[in-house]
Amino acid sequence: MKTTDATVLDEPKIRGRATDETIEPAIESRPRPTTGVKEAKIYIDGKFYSEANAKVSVFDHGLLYGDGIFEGIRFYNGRVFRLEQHLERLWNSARSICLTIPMTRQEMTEALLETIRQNHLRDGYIRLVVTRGVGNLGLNPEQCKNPSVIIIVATIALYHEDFYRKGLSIVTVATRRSNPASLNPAVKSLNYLNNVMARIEANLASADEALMLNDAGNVAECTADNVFIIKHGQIFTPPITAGALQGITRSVVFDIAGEFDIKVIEADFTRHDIFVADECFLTGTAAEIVPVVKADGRMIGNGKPGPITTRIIARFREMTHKTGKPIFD
Ligand code: PXG
Repeated sequence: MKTTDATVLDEPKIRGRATDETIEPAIESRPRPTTGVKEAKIYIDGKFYSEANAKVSVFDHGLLYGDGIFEGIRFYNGRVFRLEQHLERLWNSARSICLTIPMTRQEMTEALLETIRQNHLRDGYIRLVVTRGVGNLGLNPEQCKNPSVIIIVATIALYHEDFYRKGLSIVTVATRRSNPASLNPAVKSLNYLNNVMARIEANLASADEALMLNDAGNVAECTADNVFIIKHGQIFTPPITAGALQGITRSVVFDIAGEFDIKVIEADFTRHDIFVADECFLTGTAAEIVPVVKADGRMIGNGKPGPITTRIIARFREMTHKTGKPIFD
Protein backbone atom coordinates (compact mmCIF):
# COMPACT_ATOMS: atom_id res chain seq x y z
CA MET A 1 0.00 0.00 0.00
CA LYS A 2 1.35 3.41 -0.87
CA THR A 3 1.20 6.52 1.25
CA THR A 4 0.89 10.09 0.06
CA ASP A 5 2.36 13.10 1.81
CA ALA A 6 -0.97 14.82 2.17
CA THR A 7 -2.93 14.02 5.26
CA VAL A 8 -6.42 15.39 5.35
CA LEU A 9 -7.81 13.41 8.21
CA ASP A 10 -6.43 12.67 11.61
CA GLU A 11 -3.87 10.07 10.92
CA PRO A 12 -3.49 7.94 14.01
CA LYS A 13 0.16 7.71 14.96
CA ILE A 14 1.50 4.41 16.11
CA ARG A 15 2.92 5.58 19.37
CA GLY A 16 6.50 4.67 20.08
CA ARG A 17 6.76 3.26 16.59
CA ALA A 18 6.94 6.44 14.59
CA THR A 19 8.26 6.12 11.07
CA ASP A 20 9.31 8.83 8.64
CA GLU A 21 5.76 8.96 7.37
CA THR A 22 4.29 9.60 10.79
CA ILE A 23 6.77 12.17 12.10
CA GLU A 24 5.70 15.75 11.67
CA PRO A 25 7.65 18.87 12.55
CA ALA A 26 6.43 20.48 15.79
CA ILE A 27 5.91 23.76 13.99
CA GLU A 28 4.72 23.64 10.42
CA SER A 29 6.60 26.42 8.64
CA ARG A 30 4.80 26.27 5.30
CA PRO A 31 1.06 26.57 4.72
CA ARG A 32 -0.31 23.08 5.04
CA PRO A 33 -2.37 21.86 2.12
CA THR A 34 -5.83 21.14 3.42
CA THR A 35 -7.06 18.93 0.62
CA GLY A 36 -3.73 17.77 -0.75
CA VAL A 37 -5.02 18.63 -4.22
CA LYS A 38 -3.20 21.23 -6.34
CA GLU A 39 -5.65 23.95 -7.31
CA ALA A 40 -8.44 22.18 -5.50
CA LYS A 41 -12.03 22.95 -6.45
CA ILE A 42 -14.57 22.98 -3.64
CA TYR A 43 -18.28 22.79 -4.28
CA ILE A 44 -20.55 25.16 -2.38
CA ASP A 45 -24.21 25.42 -3.37
CA GLY A 46 -23.74 24.63 -7.05
CA LYS A 47 -20.52 26.58 -7.67
CA PHE A 48 -16.83 25.67 -7.49
CA TYR A 49 -14.32 27.71 -5.49
CA SER A 50 -10.57 27.58 -4.88
CA GLU A 51 -9.47 26.56 -1.36
CA ALA A 52 -8.76 30.20 -0.51
CA ASN A 53 -12.20 31.32 -1.64
CA ALA A 54 -14.26 28.43 -0.30
CA LYS A 55 -16.01 30.21 2.58
CA VAL A 56 -19.29 30.13 4.45
CA SER A 57 -20.98 32.79 6.53
CA VAL A 58 -20.20 33.22 10.24
CA PHE A 59 -24.00 33.21 10.63
CA ASP A 60 -24.33 29.68 9.27
CA HIS A 61 -25.87 27.56 12.02
CA GLY A 62 -23.51 24.76 11.07
CA LEU A 63 -20.80 26.92 12.64
CA LEU A 64 -22.84 28.57 15.38
CA TYR A 65 -24.56 25.42 16.66
CA GLY A 66 -23.10 22.40 14.90
CA ASP A 67 -26.51 22.30 13.23
CA GLY A 68 -26.08 20.20 10.13
CA ILE A 69 -25.05 16.77 8.92
CA PHE A 70 -22.17 15.17 7.06
CA GLU A 71 -20.79 12.09 5.39
CA GLY A 72 -17.23 10.89 4.88
CA ILE A 73 -16.99 8.86 1.69
CA ARG A 74 -14.07 7.19 -0.08
CA PHE A 75 -13.41 6.52 -3.73
CA TYR A 76 -10.94 3.97 -4.94
CA ASN A 77 -9.62 3.27 -8.40
CA GLY A 78 -12.08 5.62 -10.10
CA ARG A 79 -15.17 4.34 -8.27
CA VAL A 80 -17.10 5.75 -5.30
CA PHE A 81 -17.42 3.04 -2.67
CA ARG A 82 -20.94 2.37 -1.33
CA LEU A 83 -22.27 5.75 -2.50
CA GLU A 84 -25.94 4.74 -2.32
CA GLN A 85 -25.59 3.73 1.33
CA HIS A 86 -23.87 7.00 2.24
CA LEU A 87 -26.65 9.00 0.57
CA GLU A 88 -29.29 6.91 2.29
CA ARG A 89 -27.69 7.66 5.66
CA LEU A 90 -27.35 11.37 4.82
CA TRP A 91 -31.02 11.59 3.91
CA ASN A 92 -31.95 9.73 7.10
CA SER A 93 -29.86 12.13 9.20
CA ALA A 94 -31.57 15.05 7.44
CA ARG A 95 -35.03 13.66 8.06
CA SER A 96 -34.26 13.09 11.72
CA ILE A 97 -33.20 16.72 12.30
CA CYS A 98 -35.92 18.19 10.02
CA LEU A 99 -33.42 19.48 7.48
CA THR A 100 -34.47 19.62 3.85
CA ILE A 101 -31.56 18.83 1.55
CA PRO A 102 -32.01 21.32 -1.30
CA MET A 103 -31.48 18.80 -4.09
CA THR A 104 -32.50 15.34 -5.19
CA ARG A 105 -30.34 12.28 -4.63
CA GLN A 106 -29.68 12.15 -8.35
CA GLU A 107 -28.50 15.78 -8.32
CA MET A 108 -26.35 15.08 -5.28
CA THR A 109 -24.76 12.10 -7.01
CA GLU A 110 -23.96 14.23 -10.04
CA ALA A 111 -22.54 17.04 -7.85
CA LEU A 112 -20.30 14.55 -6.01
CA LEU A 113 -19.03 12.92 -9.19
CA GLU A 114 -18.45 16.29 -10.87
CA THR A 115 -16.50 17.57 -7.84
CA ILE A 116 -14.21 14.52 -7.99
CA ARG A 117 -13.73 15.03 -11.74
CA GLN A 118 -12.91 18.72 -11.23
CA ASN A 119 -10.18 17.65 -8.82
CA HIS A 120 -8.72 15.03 -11.17
CA LEU A 121 -8.46 12.24 -8.63
CA ARG A 122 -9.09 8.50 -8.95
CA ASP A 123 -8.50 7.71 -5.26
CA GLY A 124 -9.47 9.93 -2.38
CA TYR A 125 -11.90 11.11 0.21
CA ILE A 126 -15.09 13.15 -0.01
CA ARG A 127 -16.43 15.26 2.83
CA LEU A 128 -20.06 16.01 2.13
CA VAL A 129 -21.61 18.57 4.47
CA VAL A 130 -25.12 19.98 4.61
CA THR A 131 -25.46 22.89 7.03
CA ARG A 132 -28.68 24.43 8.32
CA GLY A 133 -27.62 27.61 6.52
CA VAL A 134 -27.53 31.27 7.45
CA GLY A 135 -29.77 32.46 10.27
CA ASN A 136 -29.59 34.96 13.09
CA LEU A 137 -27.76 34.46 16.39
CA GLY A 138 -30.69 32.62 17.94
CA LEU A 139 -30.66 28.85 17.69
CA ASN A 140 -34.12 28.51 16.18
CA PRO A 141 -33.62 26.87 12.78
CA GLU A 142 -36.81 28.45 11.44
CA GLN A 143 -34.65 31.48 10.69
CA CYS A 144 -32.50 29.42 8.33
CA LYS A 145 -34.21 29.34 4.96
CA ASN A 146 -31.43 27.95 2.77
CA PRO A 147 -29.37 24.93 3.83
CA SER A 148 -25.91 24.87 2.27
CA VAL A 149 -24.33 21.89 0.51
CA ILE A 150 -20.54 21.68 0.63
CA ILE A 151 -18.45 19.03 -1.09
CA ILE A 152 -14.73 18.82 -0.41
CA VAL A 153 -12.63 16.27 -2.24
CA ALA A 154 -9.22 15.45 -0.84
CA THR A 155 -6.38 13.05 -1.17
CA ILE A 156 -6.20 10.72 1.77
CA ALA A 157 -2.99 9.49 3.26
CA LEU A 158 -3.61 5.85 3.79
CA TYR A 159 -2.56 4.82 7.25
CA HIS A 160 0.87 3.32 7.43
CA GLU A 161 0.90 -0.37 6.61
CA ASP A 162 2.34 -0.97 10.13
CA PHE A 163 -1.04 0.00 11.42
CA TYR A 164 -2.72 -2.91 9.75
CA ARG A 165 0.17 -5.33 10.29
CA LYS A 166 0.72 -4.61 13.98
CA GLY A 167 -2.66 -3.34 15.16
CA LEU A 168 -3.46 -0.47 17.48
CA SER A 169 -4.24 0.23 21.11
CA ILE A 170 -7.48 1.57 22.53
CA VAL A 171 -8.44 2.92 25.94
CA THR A 172 -11.86 3.19 27.51
CA VAL A 173 -12.58 6.85 28.15
CA ALA A 174 -14.73 8.48 30.80
CA THR A 175 -16.75 10.42 28.21
CA ARG A 176 -19.87 8.35 27.49
CA ARG A 177 -21.35 8.14 23.99
CA SER A 178 -24.27 10.53 23.98
CA ASN A 179 -27.56 9.10 25.14
CA PRO A 180 -29.98 8.58 22.19
CA ALA A 181 -32.58 10.53 24.16
CA SER A 182 -30.37 13.63 24.12
CA LEU A 183 -28.41 13.44 20.88
CA ASN A 184 -28.87 10.25 18.92
CA PRO A 185 -25.55 8.81 17.72
CA ALA A 186 -27.42 7.47 14.67
CA VAL A 187 -27.53 11.03 13.31
CA LYS A 188 -24.24 11.90 11.67
CA SER A 189 -24.47 15.52 12.74
CA LEU A 190 -21.93 18.34 12.67
CA ASN A 191 -22.04 18.26 16.47
CA TYR A 192 -19.07 15.97 17.17
CA LEU A 193 -17.93 17.42 20.48
CA ASN A 194 -18.86 14.21 22.28
CA ASN A 195 -16.44 12.30 20.05
CA VAL A 196 -13.82 15.07 20.12
CA MET A 197 -13.80 14.97 23.95
CA ALA A 198 -13.26 11.20 23.81
CA ARG A 199 -10.48 11.66 21.28
CA ILE A 200 -8.75 14.15 23.60
CA GLU A 201 -8.86 11.57 26.38
CA ALA A 202 -7.25 8.97 24.13
CA ASN A 203 -4.54 11.48 23.22
CA LEU A 204 -3.89 12.23 26.90
CA ALA A 205 -3.61 8.50 27.56
CA SER A 206 -1.24 8.03 24.58
CA ALA A 207 -3.60 5.52 23.02
CA ASP A 208 -4.43 5.22 19.33
CA GLU A 209 -8.22 5.36 19.78
CA ALA A 210 -10.88 5.91 22.43
CA LEU A 211 -13.40 3.22 23.29
CA MET A 212 -16.72 4.82 24.22
CA LEU A 213 -19.31 3.15 26.43
CA ASN A 214 -22.99 4.05 26.63
CA ASP A 215 -24.86 5.04 29.78
CA ALA A 216 -25.47 1.36 30.60
CA GLY A 217 -21.73 0.70 30.58
CA ASN A 218 -21.87 -1.36 27.39
CA VAL A 219 -19.55 -0.81 24.45
CA ALA A 220 -20.93 1.71 21.93
CA GLU A 221 -18.16 2.55 19.45
CA CYS A 222 -14.91 4.45 19.02
CA THR A 223 -14.71 8.13 18.08
CA ALA A 224 -15.05 7.57 14.32
CA ASP A 225 -15.19 3.78 14.04
CA ASN A 226 -17.40 0.83 14.87
CA VAL A 227 -16.06 -1.94 17.11
CA PHE A 228 -16.03 -5.68 16.46
CA ILE A 229 -14.78 -8.63 18.52
CA ILE A 230 -14.31 -12.26 17.56
CA LYS A 231 -14.74 -15.10 20.03
CA HIS A 232 -14.77 -18.82 19.23
CA GLY A 233 -15.12 -18.08 15.51
CA GLN A 234 -18.15 -15.82 15.89
CA ILE A 235 -18.15 -12.08 15.25
CA PHE A 236 -19.89 -9.68 17.63
CA THR A 237 -20.62 -5.97 17.28
CA PRO A 238 -22.80 -3.64 19.37
CA PRO A 239 -26.32 -3.05 18.03
CA ILE A 240 -27.23 0.41 16.77
CA THR A 241 -29.35 0.82 19.90
CA ALA A 242 -26.15 0.66 22.00
CA GLY A 243 -25.15 4.01 20.48
CA ALA A 244 -23.23 2.81 17.44
CA LEU A 245 -23.44 4.60 14.13
CA GLN A 246 -24.87 2.46 11.35
CA GLY A 247 -21.43 2.39 9.77
CA ILE A 248 -21.09 1.69 6.08
CA THR A 249 -17.83 -0.20 6.63
CA ARG A 250 -19.61 -2.09 9.42
CA SER A 251 -22.20 -3.25 6.90
CA VAL A 252 -19.45 -4.33 4.49
CA VAL A 253 -18.06 -6.54 7.26
CA PHE A 254 -21.51 -8.12 7.59
CA ASP A 255 -21.41 -8.88 3.84
CA ILE A 256 -17.88 -10.30 3.98
CA ALA A 257 -18.70 -12.45 7.02
CA GLY A 258 -21.71 -13.79 5.08
CA GLU A 259 -19.43 -14.78 2.21
CA PHE A 260 -17.11 -16.52 4.68
CA ASP A 261 -20.03 -18.24 6.38
CA ILE A 262 -19.17 -16.61 9.70
CA LYS A 263 -21.96 -15.47 11.95
CA VAL A 264 -22.15 -11.78 12.97
CA ILE A 265 -24.10 -11.26 16.14
CA GLU A 266 -25.32 -7.78 17.09
CA ALA A 267 -25.30 -7.91 20.87
CA ASP A 268 -24.49 -5.74 23.84
CA PHE A 269 -21.10 -6.44 25.38
CA THR A 270 -18.77 -4.87 27.90
CA ARG A 271 -15.09 -4.03 27.87
CA HIS A 272 -14.48 -7.33 29.71
CA ASP A 273 -15.60 -9.09 26.51
CA ILE A 274 -12.96 -7.15 24.61
CA PHE A 275 -10.26 -8.13 27.12
CA VAL A 276 -11.06 -11.83 26.66
CA ALA A 277 -11.78 -11.72 22.91
CA ASP A 278 -9.70 -13.76 20.47
CA GLU A 279 -9.58 -10.83 18.04
CA CYS A 280 -10.79 -7.24 17.85
CA PHE A 281 -10.98 -4.73 15.01
CA LEU A 282 -12.42 -1.32 14.16
CA THR A 283 -14.19 -0.23 10.98
CA GLY A 284 -14.64 3.22 9.47
CA THR A 285 -14.39 5.00 6.15
CA ALA A 286 -11.08 6.63 7.06
CA ALA A 287 -9.44 3.75 8.94
CA GLU A 288 -11.06 1.05 6.76
CA ILE A 289 -10.64 -2.13 8.83
CA VAL A 290 -7.92 -2.00 11.43
CA PRO A 291 -6.94 -4.64 14.03
CA VAL A 292 -6.87 -3.76 17.74
CA VAL A 293 -4.25 -5.61 19.78
CA LYS A 294 -4.42 -3.83 23.12
CA ALA A 295 -7.34 -2.56 25.22
CA ASP A 296 -6.82 -0.72 28.51
CA GLY A 297 -3.33 -2.20 28.74
CA ARG A 298 -4.50 -5.80 28.22
CA MET A 299 -3.19 -7.71 25.25
CA ILE A 300 -5.97 -9.05 23.03
CA GLY A 301 -5.46 -12.66 21.92
CA ASN A 302 -1.74 -13.12 21.35
CA GLY A 303 -1.20 -9.40 20.76
CA LYS A 304 -1.14 -9.74 16.99
CA PRO A 305 -3.88 -9.18 14.39
CA GLY A 306 -5.90 -12.37 14.26
CA PRO A 307 -6.48 -14.70 11.29
CA ILE A 308 -10.15 -13.86 10.74
CA THR A 309 -9.46 -10.11 10.91
CA THR A 310 -6.64 -10.52 8.41
CA ARG A 311 -8.88 -12.42 5.97
CA ILE A 312 -11.62 -9.80 6.30
CA ILE A 313 -9.15 -6.98 5.60
CA ALA A 314 -7.88 -8.74 2.46
CA ARG A 315 -11.39 -9.22 1.12
CA PHE A 316 -12.32 -5.64 1.99
CA ARG A 317 -9.40 -4.32 -0.06
CA GLU A 318 -10.47 -6.42 -3.00
CA MET A 319 -14.02 -5.04 -2.78
CA THR A 320 -12.94 -1.41 -2.52
CA HIS A 321 -10.89 -1.69 -5.67
CA LYS A 322 -13.42 -3.56 -7.77
CA THR A 323 -16.82 -2.21 -6.81
CA GLY A 324 -18.51 1.19 -6.61
CA LYS A 325 -20.09 3.88 -8.74
CA PRO A 326 -17.83 4.72 -11.73
CA ILE A 327 -16.71 8.36 -11.71
CA PHE A 328 -15.51 8.82 -15.26
CA ASP A 329 -18.00 6.90 -17.43
N1 PXG B 1 -18.86 5.78 14.31
C1 PXG B 1 -18.78 7.12 14.23
C2 PXG B 1 -19.14 7.95 15.39
C3 PXG B 1 -18.38 7.71 13.03
O1 PXG B 1 -18.35 9.04 12.95
C4 PXG B 1 -18.12 5.50 12.07
C5 PXG B 1 -18.54 4.99 13.28
C6 PXG B 1 -17.83 4.58 10.94
O2 PXG B 1 -18.81 4.69 9.93
P1 PXG B 1 -18.46 4.46 8.39
O3 PXG B 1 -19.75 4.68 7.70
O4 PXG B 1 -17.42 5.48 8.01
O5 PXG B 1 -17.96 3.07 8.26
C7 PXG B 1 -18.02 6.89 11.94
C8 PXG B 1 -17.51 7.47 10.67
C9 PXG B 1 -13.48 10.26 8.79
C10 PXG B 1 -14.52 10.47 9.69
O6 PXG B 1 -12.35 10.41 9.27
C11 PXG B 1 -15.53 9.58 9.68
C12 PXG B 1 -16.49 9.74 10.57
C13 PXG B 1 -16.42 10.79 11.46
C14 PXG B 1 -15.41 11.68 11.44
C15 PXG B 1 -14.42 11.53 10.55
O7 PXG B 1 -13.79 9.93 7.63
N2 PXG B 1 -17.56 8.86 10.62
